[in-house]
Amino acid sequence: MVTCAIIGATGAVGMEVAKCMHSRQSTFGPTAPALYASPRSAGKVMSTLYGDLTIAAFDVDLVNSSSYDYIFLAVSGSFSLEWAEKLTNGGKTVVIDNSSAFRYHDSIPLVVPEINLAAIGPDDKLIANPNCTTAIAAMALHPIHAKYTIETLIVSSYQATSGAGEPGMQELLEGTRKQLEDLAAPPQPAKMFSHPIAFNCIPCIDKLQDNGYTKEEMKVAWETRKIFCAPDMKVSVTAVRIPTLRAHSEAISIQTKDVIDVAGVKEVLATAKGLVVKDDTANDVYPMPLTSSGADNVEVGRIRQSLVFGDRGVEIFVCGDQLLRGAALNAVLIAEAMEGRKA
Ligand code: 2RA
Repeated sequence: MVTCAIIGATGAVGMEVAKCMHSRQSTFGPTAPALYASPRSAGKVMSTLYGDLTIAAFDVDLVNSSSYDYIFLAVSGSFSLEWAEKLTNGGKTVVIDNSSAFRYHDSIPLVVPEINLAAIGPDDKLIANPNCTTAIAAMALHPIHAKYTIETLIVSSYQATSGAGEPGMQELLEGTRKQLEDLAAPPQPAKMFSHPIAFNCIPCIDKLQDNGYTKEEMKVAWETRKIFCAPDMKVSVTAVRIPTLRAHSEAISIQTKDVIDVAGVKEVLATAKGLVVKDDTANDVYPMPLTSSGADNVEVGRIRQSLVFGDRGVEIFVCGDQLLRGAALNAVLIAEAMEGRKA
């Protein structure tokens, strides 16, 4: 019997990990995960698909005394930095970390299971889950890269408020509701974002870097290069927060080494795992946050030859559920794949 724990169980990602585990009965379904959170949540009962589960306060010795097979960390980077390695419990436990704490360490695999499961060596016990914006784009980009070799990516993201967790989504809902009550009133002050998000979009996510890009933008560049083993890929991103709830969208211009055409791209995307091609623009069929929210698969569409890169470029649009493919589902799929390798 595979045993698991979720640390940070009360957050939006932690809750989705429990849901994903339950819905993917094959490996983890029969065993309810142990739930850990801050002392503030200790003793609270969380209603899950496994039934009501009581949350315990995180304590490293308590967690390690249970020798879980897998621990999902849905916590801040600073918490992960402090505890992730200790939670591998002398090699007894695999820790899958959703934060950015270890993503850029050469010795820690950064994994999208459909793409680079092979990056996980037999002795690896700490695995990094990619940033949501990276993971969603990678699902569509990797099949194209495998066939045509991507040299340059120009990405504009339209990121949902779930990227700032449950409080981010609440801020959108509350700000929208209050504004609709009185359209002339000043916007609700922002807490989770740098400006009010209702009826707005904010072209700055995470900290500004010395090069003028934000950390969210650089994460996509650093992580795509690492996951694709393509250190020379040129990547430029503009990351924008928009007033949607939980699916991130990305418009991506792709320049390839080899000659590329729309029919070939559609063919390769049609058979790729974890993707659904929605590309019938004449009939208003394309990826959208509304249709990709709550879905395991990333939607890809608006596939067209690039007016800029000519026969060495295409344009695509992707949408994916930030909490699923961008976080919880990817983490659960890593654990499933690692279990599968033992069989
Ligand atoms: C965001 N990428 O959307 C972050 C969440 N991981 O803010």
